[in-house]
Amino acid sequence: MHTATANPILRLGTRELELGGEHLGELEDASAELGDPAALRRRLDQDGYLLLRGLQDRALVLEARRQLVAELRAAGVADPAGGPLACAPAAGGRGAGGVERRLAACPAFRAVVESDRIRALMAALHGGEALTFSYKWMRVVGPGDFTGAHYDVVYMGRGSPGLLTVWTPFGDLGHQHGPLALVPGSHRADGYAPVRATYGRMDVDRDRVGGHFSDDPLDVTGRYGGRWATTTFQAGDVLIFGMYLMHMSLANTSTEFRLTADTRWQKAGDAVDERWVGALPKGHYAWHSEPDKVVPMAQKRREWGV
Ligand SMILES: O=C(O)CCC(=O)C(=O)O
Repeated sequence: MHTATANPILRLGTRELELGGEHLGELEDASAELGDPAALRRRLDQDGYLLLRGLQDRALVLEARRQLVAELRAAGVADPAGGPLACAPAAGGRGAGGVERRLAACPAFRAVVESDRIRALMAALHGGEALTFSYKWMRVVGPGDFTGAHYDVVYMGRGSPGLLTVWTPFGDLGHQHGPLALVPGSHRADGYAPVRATYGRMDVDRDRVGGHFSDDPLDVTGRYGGRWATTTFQAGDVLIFGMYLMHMSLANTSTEFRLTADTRWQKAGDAVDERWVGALPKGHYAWHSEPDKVVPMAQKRREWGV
């Protein structure tokens, strides 16, 4: 007897989309090219991203998760019940706001995001010694939450144009945990030229605009083309992409926090965005200092006609 298996329906931003359907596919694994930097660079230029499975030491990533969970429990954010890697929100607990910097100081966390493996890969991709921002974006994404579609350049675009994001899951992530999704090729597709020329020139501190382009994935691909792609992750995998690749996240429909980090790497010697380096990076110094002055992205988009 033949039984058809239905494709999963995944929540991407505000939409429910079929994985394998018209709007959402699978990310491609580039791990087979790990020993060939030229091939990796070609793929990064072409597709705008690299998915590298098992790049990091899985045992170290899981030790980092254990440390992150312990910190979240100590702060009353995560439920103390369950094994050392379980990370459900504490009953009546508050969000994780404020603890991310402490998490990013965990020794095993630093050892992962600045490992010899990632440093060597970044040097190979950048064609010379690589520099990483001292600021690390640690994400503790709660059930129900997701990240809207955006370009990274609006947050960290004052330095090297070759800046790369390294997205690192701390733990195994199913679709239900809300991993990233992106539009392969959107960084260079002609269809996205009007978005690059308007939204892509924003700087959230200088221009005080909302950072996300849209919460609706089809508001992006329906207008500018392409197809969203995502995948599940194992601890040790990384996803790498540049500043103009449109990306967002699936919604976290699980009962646990999603623990991930995004960190930045560039060629040493290139110009550096001063907000994110040094012993005490100043970060977004103006963006939300007067929240009522932040112009909603919907308003800017109407002005730009995009
Ligand atoms: O992990 C997320 O939800 C957001 C991360 C992101 O947008 C990035 O790494 O640029």
